[in-house]
Amino acid sequence: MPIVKTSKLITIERHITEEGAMHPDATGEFSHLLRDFTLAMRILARDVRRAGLNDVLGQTDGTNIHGERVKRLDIHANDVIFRAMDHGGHLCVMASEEADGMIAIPDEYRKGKYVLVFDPLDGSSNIDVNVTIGTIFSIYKRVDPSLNTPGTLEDCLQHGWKQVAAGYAMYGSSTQLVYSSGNGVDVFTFDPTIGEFLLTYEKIRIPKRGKIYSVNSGNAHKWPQGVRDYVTHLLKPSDDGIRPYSLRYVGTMVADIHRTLHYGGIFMYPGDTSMPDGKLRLVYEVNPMAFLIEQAGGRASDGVKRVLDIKPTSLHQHIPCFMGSEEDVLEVEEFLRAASSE
Ligand code: P6P
Repeated sequence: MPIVKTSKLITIERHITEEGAMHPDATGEFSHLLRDFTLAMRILARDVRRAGLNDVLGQTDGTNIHGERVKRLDIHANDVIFRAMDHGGHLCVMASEEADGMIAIPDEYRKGKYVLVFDPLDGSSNIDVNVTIGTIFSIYKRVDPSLNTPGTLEDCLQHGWKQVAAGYAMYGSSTQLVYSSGNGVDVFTFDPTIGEFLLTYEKIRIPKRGKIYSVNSGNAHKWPQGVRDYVTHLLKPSDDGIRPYSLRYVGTMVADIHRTLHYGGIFMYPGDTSMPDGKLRLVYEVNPMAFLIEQAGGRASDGVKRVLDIKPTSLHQHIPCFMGSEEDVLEVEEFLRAASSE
């Protein structure tokens, strides 16, 4: 699978502008919003690249709402995104993994019709050992776009199918920005010599079935029976050679999803006896990734329901997730159904 699939020299700004022109009611506001966000991604790409040198590694004394020790780069990334996005006049409210409640747009700035929710630095546990980390984001229109007042919690808790765009930045061997505004999934690779994100892969299509499963097997003793039965099935050699599957697990959702988009297979974070709703957060981790997976032709569920059809009830709520190649996700759902009917 090539990781470069276009020779056209197109920057993300030009791509956003051209896609914006496809929407007759486009005012350019959405393009300006994405332009501002790519500035934050450029800055974070630089800072992550130099993390070992410019003293942003290490932990703060604090923990976030999830009880997780907060890395200094988490705080820095949250601050960079806030400062890039708070004054553009395109947003009415923001929400972040690193903020307990909603993030208000300062009084002095115009309130726009969009909502931004994000995980500023996904994969924090990997920061200090130079393993791929990322930023996940999702953009909605506010519930009542005619308003110019501060956004509300309801604006942040919309169904995932209402996302107007979603994506992630992946700070790995190169920095890539993967996003969709509902017209397929495109990949842009950052060229630091010119400070531009260039289009390197157009309209990713996830294989209908893969040969990789991605899950933290250290939790296996706590999984529901259906998940255990499914993984046992994946590891049993089949006559057609499709099984056994290989296990690949980075422990950064952005990296595991990026591989799944390109190679297919399934990424799972099931609920278990200690975390009945799993570890991943619906609003700013699972929903944006589910949007991308579906835009690439895959499937994303909580094991029963389509993720994008689930109404969020709180900013930081967890949700079990099974996402990737359509046939693989349908198969785990069948194992879960069979186990629950026993
Ligand atoms: P575990 C990173 O901390 C994260 O939020 C996701 O990026 C990742 O998929 C998951 O947690 C890893 O969790 O329990 O396997 O270490």
